[in-house]
Amino acid sequence: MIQGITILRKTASSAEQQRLAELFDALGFERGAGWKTSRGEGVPFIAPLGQLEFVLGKEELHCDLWIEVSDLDSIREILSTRKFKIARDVQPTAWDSRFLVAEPAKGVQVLFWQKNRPGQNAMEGDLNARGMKFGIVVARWNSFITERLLLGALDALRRSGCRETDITVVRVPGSFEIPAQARTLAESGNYDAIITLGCLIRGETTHYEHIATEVTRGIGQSAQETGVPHTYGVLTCENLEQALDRAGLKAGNKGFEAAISAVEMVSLKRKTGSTASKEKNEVR
Ligand code: DLZ
Repeated sequence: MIQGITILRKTASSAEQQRLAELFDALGFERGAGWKTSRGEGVPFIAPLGQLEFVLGKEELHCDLWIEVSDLDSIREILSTRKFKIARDVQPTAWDSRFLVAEPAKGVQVLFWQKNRPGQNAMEGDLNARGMKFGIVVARWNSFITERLLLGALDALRRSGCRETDITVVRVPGSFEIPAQARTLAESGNYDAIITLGCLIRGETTHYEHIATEVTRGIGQSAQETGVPHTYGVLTCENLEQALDRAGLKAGNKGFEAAISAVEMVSLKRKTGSTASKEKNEVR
């Protein structure tokens, strides 16, 4: 949910603003997207974990900490459920965003804000995997490639907060065996999502089209019939070079992508599922 933390500092004049910008350029900070309107000018610098922005002009919001979020309404709900003081309730800013100010402790004001964007009320999954359980089914055929996909998937899960003990890896002989094993894991009820990893290479696979179609159909069918999200990390390639590209070289790592998608789908399922049950309760 949290997208970034911004600490704002006002500058006294445009000469000072420029001097500060020169200094931070020289220090090696990366420049963010600056802005300049009739109200003033902002020159942000991106730090790995946040940004420090020098603002000249009419900005009237002053807080110890500014936190940009992807879903301001959820933040408000958390604050009010946990009985934190909301010093200023959700309202528009003068710059195409909405904000609220919380006062979690006396004299400490934290401003949460969200940029307006089309369809901002659409629901999206988060990428926080803490507490989620994953089954990974990986084919041994073309293991030179599939083990790289597995490393990518494990990296993605760890980086999104999944515990080692919440990941189960199951190896099967080849891609053809993936769907059946994926279904077994899904039906066990022990996993929030199943990640499937394999590699089919046209040049080396007899009946390539049939196998690829069957594997894809089987994984999709298992997802639909069990209701457990499955993600697709099965490469279908023309040759080994293409497979290598998709397993960590030029075209990213499809195992990583499949794992991140699994985290997002579990989160989304939890959100949309709970909305549906809330609505059901309201009807009753
Ligand atoms: C047999 C076979 C062939 C020719 N090629 C591949 C491949 O490129 N990728 C893959 O994952 N598996 C291949 N297999 C193995 C089948 O998927 C399956 O494991 C065996 O036919 C045994 O059922």
